[in-house]
Amino acid sequence: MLWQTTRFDIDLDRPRVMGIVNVTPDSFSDGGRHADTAAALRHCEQLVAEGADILDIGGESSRPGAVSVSEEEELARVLPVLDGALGLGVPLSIDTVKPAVMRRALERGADIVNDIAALRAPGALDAVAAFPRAGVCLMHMRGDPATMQQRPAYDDVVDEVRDFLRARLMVLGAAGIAPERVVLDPGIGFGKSVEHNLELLRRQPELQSLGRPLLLGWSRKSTLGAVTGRPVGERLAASLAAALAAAQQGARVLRVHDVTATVDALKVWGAAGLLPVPESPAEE
Ligand code: PT1
Repeated sequence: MLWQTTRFDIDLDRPRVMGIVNVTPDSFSDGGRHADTAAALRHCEQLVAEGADILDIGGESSRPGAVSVSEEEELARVLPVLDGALGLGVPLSIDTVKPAVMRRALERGADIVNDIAALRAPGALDAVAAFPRAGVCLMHMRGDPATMQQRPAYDDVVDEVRDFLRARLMVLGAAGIAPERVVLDPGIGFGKSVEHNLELLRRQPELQSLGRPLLLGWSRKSTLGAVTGRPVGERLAASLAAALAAAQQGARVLRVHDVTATVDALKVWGAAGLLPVPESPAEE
C-alpha cells in the first residue's frame, strides 16, 4: 500500500518510522532563533542517520495542558528547519493545526501535513486541497490540548474514533483530497484515559476497516508512565513495546523519538517474518 505525498510515494508494505523533531525554544540560549534552528537541523540529520523514514517537524506542543503559540511564532520556528531539511532525502511532515502554517510549509515543499485536529480548522481543508500531491495524517482528538484530559468518557472509544476518522475521510474526499494521500491516527493520549488508550491498542485492527494505513504515536506518552510507573525520561523500553505491539496490530507508520531503537526492534520482527501483518478487507 502506497502513501502519496508531495515528493515521495511512501511504500507502507513494511512499517515506517517517523522521527519526531520538536522546534521549541531552548531556554538556555538567548541568541535568537539561529541556535534553535541549528539544533533542530542537527537533530533532523541525526534521525535520518539513525534510519528515520519520515521526519515530523513541529513548532507547537500538543501535550496535555500545552498552550498554543501564535501563527507568526510557529512559522518562525518551523520554516527555517523545513528549508534546511528539504535536502535530507526523506519525506518531511509538518505537525500543525494552523491553515496558514500548512500553506506556507506546502509552498516551501513540505511532503505531508500532520494535523492533530484532522483539518477541522476553518481553511485547513482548502490549504491542503490546494496542493494536489501533498500527504495528510488525520488524527482523532477529543477537545483540544488545553482541556482534553478532563475526564474523557466514551460509549465505545474504538467505535467513536473509527466513526470520526471515517467521517473526516469522507469530508476530505468531498474537498478533492484523494484517500491515497491520507493516513489515519487514533490519537493516543488525546482526550483519552489510560484504559481508552490501551483499548485502542487491543482493538486497533478494527480501525483497519477504514481502508487506509494507520499511524500510531505512543512514544514516551503518559499511558506508558501509568503502566510502568516511570517518568518520561525512562520510557524507552515501554515505548518500544508499544511501538512493536502497534506494528503487530497493523500500524504502518510509527511516530517516535527513539529512532535507532525502534528501527532495530522492527528489524528483529521483520527478520522473524512477523511483519507486516496481513491487511484486513476494506469496508464496502
Ligand atoms: C500523535 C501525536 C502527534 N502526538 C500524530 N501527531 C503528539 N499524528 C504530537 C501524553 O499523554 O500521536 N499522532 N503530534 C504529542 N502529543 C502528546 C499527547 C504527547 C499525549 C504526550 C501525551 O503524555
